[in-house]
Amino acid sequence: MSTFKRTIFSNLLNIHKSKKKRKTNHNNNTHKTLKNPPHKIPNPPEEPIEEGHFSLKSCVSSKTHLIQPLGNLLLLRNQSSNIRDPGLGNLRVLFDELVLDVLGLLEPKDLAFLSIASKSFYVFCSHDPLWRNLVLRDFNGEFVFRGSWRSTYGSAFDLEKSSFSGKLVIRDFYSDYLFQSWLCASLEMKQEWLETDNIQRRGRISVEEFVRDFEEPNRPVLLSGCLEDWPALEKWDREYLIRVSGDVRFAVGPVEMKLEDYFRYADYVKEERPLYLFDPRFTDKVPALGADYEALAYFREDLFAILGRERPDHKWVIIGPQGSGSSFHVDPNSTSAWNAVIRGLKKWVMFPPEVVPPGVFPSPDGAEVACPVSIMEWFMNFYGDCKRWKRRPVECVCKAGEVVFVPNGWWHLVVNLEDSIAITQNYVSRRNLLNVLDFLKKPNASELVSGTTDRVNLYDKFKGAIEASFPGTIDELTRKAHEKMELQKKPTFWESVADARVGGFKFSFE
Ligand SMILES: O=C(O)CCC(=O)C(=O)O
Repeated sequence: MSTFKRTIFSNLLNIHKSKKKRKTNHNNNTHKTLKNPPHKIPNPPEEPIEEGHFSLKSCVSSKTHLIQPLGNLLLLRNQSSNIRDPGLGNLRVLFDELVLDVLGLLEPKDLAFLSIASKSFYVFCSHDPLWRNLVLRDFNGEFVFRGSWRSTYGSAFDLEKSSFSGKLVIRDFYSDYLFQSWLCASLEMKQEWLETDNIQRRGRISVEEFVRDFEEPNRPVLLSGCLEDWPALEKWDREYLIRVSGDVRFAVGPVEMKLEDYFRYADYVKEERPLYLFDPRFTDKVPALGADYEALAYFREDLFAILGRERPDHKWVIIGPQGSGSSFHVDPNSTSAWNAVIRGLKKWVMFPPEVVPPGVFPSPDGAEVACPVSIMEWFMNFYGDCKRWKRRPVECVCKAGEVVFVPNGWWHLVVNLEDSIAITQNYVSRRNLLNVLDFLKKPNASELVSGTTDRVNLYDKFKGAIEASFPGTIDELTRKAHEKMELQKKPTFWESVADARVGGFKFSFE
């Protein structure tokens, strides 16, 4: 950011400071603690607080969060005491989400300036996701996270000791939207969400068993005891990864970050949707990482490999703090996948291709999937529904040293129960080759196909390469698939009646 912009920004924040000085108590301690932060923020001495039957994370206190759910207003005699409306002026008619959308259009100096207009604007303008967008937009992944995005932005302008880092004490502000956002960032996963473990588990089975029992019937499985030969399992911890990666930057949402900066962010993050490190080029960037693992024998047939560098993205290192994860989606290009946990614990919830998870809205052409709620909100609002469904999801908690096989087309949600490091790869074997080809040749392939720049031509390239390298394979698989379909086809009513007649039953419909 230019010096000019920087000066305006700090001037405006000084105005902010003098006005706030008159009006409020300051609490600059936050920044003292964060200046030379320890490896992890120490937990406050208080016990985790039970909120109904939910409990808050031990590092969060409901006493420091003063925004209340709207329903609490009903408990008050004077229901006009919500400071939200008078403080917003004419904007009071907008829903909270819309107010935040409008504020999201502002530049940082305007957001900071507006926050001194009233307590209500202070609350809205301090909403941390607004500052997160600004940090990600303006700092290009080069920032030192200071415990909140707002402080992170301010610290880049040496405002750590100014009132910018202080906090107003707010009472009587009621908003479901803002309360919910805080709650989802602050809750522990409930024990009952973690209890179900109904995935099939196997030890070191043979490749033939894996193909017969899981890949062919397209069913998930958790494989244990298979990663002992991976150096990654021994070596990959925070210190090692930082050392071996040096200044290399990895993909984290819309930016790229050095591992040291990302781990620091992960230490302090308390947000509903933490940034997730998900890098498809990690072995090119740091070849030593590629030498530390190898796809298990079950997953070695990887037909996209014949496209060489033109193949779609297929491997990722995944690093995320507790609470980060992947909301419901189906994997790209109709591929299957494996996900191996190196450190940490991951909770999985999976639905078969024909069952769309509750709260998830795929577009009719499959090009987009709207999953409007965060992972925590999904558990709070929808997980219980599935209990009553006939087709219950497949669930498990996968720990370090274990691998989950995700068959093609399966919906899955994953949440890290601890700070986690994992590797995932997507692949095409003979068992899902026809699915992948069907997917690549859909009329809207240009929107559906992902992980490559040449979405439209991928079908022709891949089919051509398979026919050249494995002549006759596609025809053979197609013939077998038809045979299988015929076998599985249920007889119609008339067919069964005809069978009955042939079998000598006395019914006649002629
Ligand atoms: O967050 C995770 O580990 C799951 C990743 C995932 O779902 C995927 O790669 O498709």
